[in-house]
Amino acid sequence: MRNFDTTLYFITDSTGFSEEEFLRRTEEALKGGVSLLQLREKDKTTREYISLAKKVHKLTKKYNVPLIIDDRIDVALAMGAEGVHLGQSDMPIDIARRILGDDFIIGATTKTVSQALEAYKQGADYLGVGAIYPTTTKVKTVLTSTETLDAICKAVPIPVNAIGGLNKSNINVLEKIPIAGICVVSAIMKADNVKAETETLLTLTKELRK
Ligand code: TZP
Ligand code: MG
Repeated sequence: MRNFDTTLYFITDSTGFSEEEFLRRTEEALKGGVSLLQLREKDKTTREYISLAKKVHKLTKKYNVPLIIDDRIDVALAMGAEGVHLGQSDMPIDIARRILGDDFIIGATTKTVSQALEAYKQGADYLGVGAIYPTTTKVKTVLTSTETLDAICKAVPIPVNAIGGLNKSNINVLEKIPIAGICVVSAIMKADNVKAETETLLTLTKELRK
């Protein structure tokens, strides 16, 4: 498996931005120190998704950050991403692992200890757990308690990241929970100063894990 670090996992959302502004913000986040980056597009055609992914991949390679593609193993394979993130309605992890091989990073969304154990057994490399707080990002999700997050962290030996509505003002709720890192969309994507916000979140997340 490839090396990766989920400390500050930035999930992009191009909604409302021109492509130029989207790529500019993505690069600012990389400059600010995000450790993992997921391209998450829900409304693009396959061709559009591949085209944008190639452009984002140029940026992530420049900063030596693995690129994860949301939902679509075909897109990830087509443009040579380092990984894929799969939800509970996406391709089962074990099938994706068989298709993608051991070098691919495969992440899974899980909301319960049993889903987490299942994803781990099937070959997931990391887990995203949430939503911890209500989110303004377009997603079908329900809230996950910090107790469940804590239980999941303790149940599996792979990195577990908290996700959902997280920002610099509320991540202290994760203190004492053995997360590997946090996943954020809007806190970085919509920040007035993307690089500065990323740097702050990175510092706070490292503090949190001490
Ligand atoms: N899965 C659970 S919450 C969420 C996803 C993809 C969205 C998180 O976005 P934000 O803007 O950080 O709340
Ligand atoms: Mg999905």
